[in-house]
Amino acid sequence: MIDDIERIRAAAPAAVEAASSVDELRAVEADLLGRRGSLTELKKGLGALDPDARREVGAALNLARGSIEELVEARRAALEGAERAAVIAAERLDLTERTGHRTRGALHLVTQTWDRLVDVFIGMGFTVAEGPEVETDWYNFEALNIPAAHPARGMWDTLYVDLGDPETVLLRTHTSPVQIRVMTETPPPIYAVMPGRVYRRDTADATHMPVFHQIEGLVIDRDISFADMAGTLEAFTSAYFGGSIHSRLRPSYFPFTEPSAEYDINCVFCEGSGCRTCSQTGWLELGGCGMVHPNVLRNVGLDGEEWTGFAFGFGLDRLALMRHGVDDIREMYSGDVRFLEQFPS
Ligand code: 2NL
Repeated sequence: MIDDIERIRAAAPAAVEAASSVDELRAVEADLLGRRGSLTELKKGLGALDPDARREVGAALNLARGSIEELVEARRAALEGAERAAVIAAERLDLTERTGHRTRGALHLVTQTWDRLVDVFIGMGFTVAEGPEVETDWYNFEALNIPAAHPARGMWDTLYVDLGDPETVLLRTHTSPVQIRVMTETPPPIYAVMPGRVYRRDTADATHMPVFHQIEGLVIDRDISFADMAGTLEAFTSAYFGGSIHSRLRPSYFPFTEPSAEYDINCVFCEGSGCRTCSQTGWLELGGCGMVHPNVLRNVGLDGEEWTGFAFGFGLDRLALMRHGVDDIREMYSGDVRFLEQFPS
């Protein structure tokens, strides 16, 4: 029996080494050490031996088992390591993969538009202000002369946040609350623009997104007139779109301005002769504007006898669409590289 044990022990290293996978090793292990393995079979013969021989053969069996177990464990560790390395190699992502020939990224079209607008206004002497996207009813509506029961509330499909009393905390529907904050916190004169992300309870379609961007402007000073507003918007128009594009104002209504106007520019595609984009009118509607309503001035603690001002606002995404002839706003937010690549910065 001792010879049998020694033969098994001597043959084990080659068998263990020959296993080329964890599964194969498990089979070799079962052949040597398992319930029907060769060592186990020998152990079954122990009972027939006399006590001295049983002790000697038993000790030899245990020694052989121990050394074979060590061989198997060492081989298992090596095979598992190799298999893990193979899986990692197979699942490796090629992060240098490129689409097309472009090798550099670019700022998103919205970011490019934001930066250019801010540049133009800074060039005209304005400062830039930003504020929170989660607002209270006061800053987004009440202070802007839009009380709770006001029919104009329907002009904004509001997304409310489930916080505090119902309908008191919301995602700002425009950047105007930033203007309220600026007027509340800084004494005039104020010449500032407020770019930012805004939210409406809207279903996405070619001209709407529930999340989009606006830029608003605010001027508060002594003796500010409607003519100052018209001149400022005209100066902005030619600075941003080029000297051949002009602006016009049409009467309109906003609760926070009086009088109020729509702000149009010459169609940048047909320069006034009429095309599909401008519905044959020669004009593109860009946003709104007006003289800050006396109630708004009172709400921020400004004396309407001393201070007057104007405000304007337009859709930043809409402006980018028009400037670049994009016919579906959803393209801007699809993340599709084929769209994004067309606007290298
Ligand atoms: C539009 C029209 C507008 C304003 C925004 C404003 C803000 C304050 C006071 C008065 Cl705090 N007005 N903002 C005024 C007129 C129009 O936006 O169509 N935007 C996309």
